[in-house]
Amino acid sequence: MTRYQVFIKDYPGGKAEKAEFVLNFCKLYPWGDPDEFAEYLFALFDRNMDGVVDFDDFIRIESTLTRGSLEEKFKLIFDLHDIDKDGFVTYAEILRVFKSMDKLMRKLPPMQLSSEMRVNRFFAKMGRSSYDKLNRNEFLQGCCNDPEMVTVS
Ligand SMILES: [Ca+2]
Ligand SMILES: [Ca+2]
Repeated sequence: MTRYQVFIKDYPGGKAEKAEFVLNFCKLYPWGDPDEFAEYLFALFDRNMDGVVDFDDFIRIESTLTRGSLEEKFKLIFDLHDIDKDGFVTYAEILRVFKSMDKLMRKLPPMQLSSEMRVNRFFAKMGRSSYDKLNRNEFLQGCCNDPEMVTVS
């Protein structure tokens, strides 16, 4: 199946409304509580913020994930965490995404460190305070300092 056929199979109308997108994503994690993470994911896909994910939105993320450079993939991780899309990630934003990921995996063995501990460690390793905003380069640098960030993201 081509990517288009895969997309059309899930979304016969050729575009995904938010509720539909979240519902489909939730089917992938029947053991967890994925609603919140699905919303962040929807915002990541819906680059032009028109409230629907169409095939262009879909393929842009899909091709970055499958064929993008490391830098492009990092950019996606940054965008995912930049919930209000202001070009910076804050402690609170990273924590919200981490917590939503923990809920995604709720019924799997719990992470050894809580979300708070992981975000604290991320900021501590960079020598930054939890009040600081990080731009994309700083965030990337932080991910390099703390590779576990990337694997959990
Ligand atoms: Ca869109
Ligand atoms: Ca932000």
